[in-house]
Amino acid sequence: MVVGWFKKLKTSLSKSSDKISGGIKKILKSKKIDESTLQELEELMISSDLGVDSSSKIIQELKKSKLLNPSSEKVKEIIKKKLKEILAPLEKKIDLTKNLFVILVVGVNGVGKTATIGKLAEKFLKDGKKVGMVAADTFRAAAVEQLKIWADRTKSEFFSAKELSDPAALAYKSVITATEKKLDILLIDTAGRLHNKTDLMNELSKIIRVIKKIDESIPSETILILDGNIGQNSIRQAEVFKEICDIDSLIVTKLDGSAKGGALIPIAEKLKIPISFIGTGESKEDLAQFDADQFCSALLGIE
Ligand SMILES: Nc1nc2c(ncn2[C@@H]2O[C@H](COP(=O)(O)OP(=O)(O)OP(=O)(O)O)[C@@H](O)[C@H]2O)c(=O)[nH]1
Ligand SMILES: [Mg+2]
Repeated sequence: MVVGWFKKLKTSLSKSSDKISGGIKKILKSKKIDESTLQELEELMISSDLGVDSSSKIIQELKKSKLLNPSSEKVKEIIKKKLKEILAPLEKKIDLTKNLFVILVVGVNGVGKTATIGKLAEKFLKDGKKVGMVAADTFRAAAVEQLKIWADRTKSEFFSAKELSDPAALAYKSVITATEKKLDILLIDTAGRLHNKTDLMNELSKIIRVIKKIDESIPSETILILDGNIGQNSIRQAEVFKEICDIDSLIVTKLDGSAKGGALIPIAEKLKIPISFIGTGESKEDLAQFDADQFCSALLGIE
């Protein structure tokens, strides 16, 4: 991650980091680290969405360090070390070596699936890959239109079918055609909302079942998109999707403007699913490879 990007990440996470960093400063102001400051720090961590377990681990670490009158910078470094221990093993770089590499993108409505597909396509295009997109959200005509705009913007091949046609059949045909056309990557957009949860899950499992008929290793990567504003409720969303598919990685979107950036820690700790990218805005460049070190620094307002 380049310096410019770190600056952007810091700005994106500023709502979250202002709360944590400002809170630490206030708590430590001319105070020693004792039971009551530790309790205040723990409450701050919990109210900053870091989760009860991680917050308690952080406090244990601070206790162990036996600091008497530390600067807030020192305390932030200790917190960062602990958070990094949780997040670093979950950094994921998607290995795109296989052709055709099929990425299935899932998640509830509005989390940012379609926009993230656009941003991924932009990234892959810059790496010289030939990219295709499948509008397998055939539930809404507007969803097809929205993906088409991203396909045009990123010079990607576009695969679609009529409204309300079978998304599994479209996905199947698209994988065959994309292989024939020697595309490198195929991104499959799926619906986030159907009549009810059972419909949504049945549709998704059918898509997976059908494309597996072409090759058991497809989808090459299933990505669950989570909205960074939802905080720890994302854990429940992920558990529902885990019942239907093997999630290979997470992308957490909308970290810009979210005050709940800290929730990435309990999410990661609970789900143990790797994080491939994070989304920090609505434009096609607003997606970055997840880097635990940079994320923790930005979250804690460390330079
Ligand atoms: N600020 C910000 N907005 C984002 C980000 N990612 C997506 N969005 C916006 O969130 C809104 C919903 O995004 P979509 O990509 O349509 O979400 P979706 O999951 O495809 O939604 P459905 O198709 O309804 O299931 C759009 O206005 C996006 O521009 C992000 O990282 N930051
Ligand atoms: Mg969509």
